[in-house]
Amino acid sequence: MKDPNNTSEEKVTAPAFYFNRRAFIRAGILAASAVATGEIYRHLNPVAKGKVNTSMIAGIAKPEATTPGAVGFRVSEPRTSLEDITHYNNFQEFSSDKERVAPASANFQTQGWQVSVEGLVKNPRVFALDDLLKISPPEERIYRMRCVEAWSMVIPWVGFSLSKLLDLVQPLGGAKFVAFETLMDPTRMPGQRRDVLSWPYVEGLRLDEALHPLTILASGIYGRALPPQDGAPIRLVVPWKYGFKGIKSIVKIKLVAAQPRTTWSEYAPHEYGFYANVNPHVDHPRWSQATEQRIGESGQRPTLMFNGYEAQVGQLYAGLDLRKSF
Ligand SMILES: Nc1nc2c(c(=O)[nH]1)N[C@H]1C(S)=C(S)[C@@H](COP(=O)(O)O)O[C@H]1N2
Ligand SMILES: [Mo]
Repeated sequence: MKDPNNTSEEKVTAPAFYFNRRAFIRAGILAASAVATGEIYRHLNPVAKGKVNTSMIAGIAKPEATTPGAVGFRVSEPRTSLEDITHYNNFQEFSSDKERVAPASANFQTQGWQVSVEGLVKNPRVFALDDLLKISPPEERIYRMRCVEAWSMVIPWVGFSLSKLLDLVQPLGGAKFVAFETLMDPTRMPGQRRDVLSWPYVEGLRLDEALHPLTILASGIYGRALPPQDGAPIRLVVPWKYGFKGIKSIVKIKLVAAQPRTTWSEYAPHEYGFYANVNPHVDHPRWSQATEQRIGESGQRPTLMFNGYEAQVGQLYAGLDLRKSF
């Protein structure tokens, strides 16, 4: 099989921290097949962009330089601009308008953040954020991100494999799934005052998915701490699954025996499954998943099985009917 994940450093573009919106991005989005929500039309009336000035993260390792066989950690496709990654967001706790998430979350305070790791583990523990981030050195992971709405990005995350945390707390034999929870605080997350979803946002993975080396806890993008709109201070990234699995602003990680509730599968069970593996052959009931709009490009790209990570994760689903377990 052709591996789309081979890294070639030269193709990767440099980050930029100040921007003017480029008209072609808008044109590209407007040209996208109408998976369309009314949000697309708001691109005609863009909101002013801010800059990202979160702190730089020191000592970021580039995995495949040191880890033999770490294929897939950094894809070779051009990275989406920092501007687009930080001004075209899904984060319902702040706004249902992708371009308003950044301004609506700009003052989100994360001082004193804690993450409770609990449930079926030998060593349950409440981590202060700094202690959590000390578990493993930060790594650059350049992953494709495919939203279930048929748009995609290439994002240079900073993070480390969730397995490092799980190894530390030691899952017990009965632990089969990992459940994640976002902060619940309507005073800090004003979207939680509206009933768009049932709060707090929750997500889950099978334990073997959670232990896969591609699954990361991300604390940064483009070498900087995550800005609020991307899930500060810590969020999940599972690159072979639709973006909604990547739960933001996590406060709880719980090892459990049974498949946990997940926000979107509860909201619309026929549209969003528990697995949510990127799959061009299984359409959303209201639109095709065969192609995607890469933000910043014009035209459509074919969507890749498991988002291009089939060589790395395909074996996790041997024997599973991907149409039923979608
Ligand atoms: N807590 C929380 N996490 C969330 C969401 C959300 O609304 N709330 N949206 C999800 C969806 S649908 C996507 S596509 C990604 C978007 O991540 P990004 O804005 O950093 O690109 O976050 C996911 N994580
Ligand atoms: Mo999404």
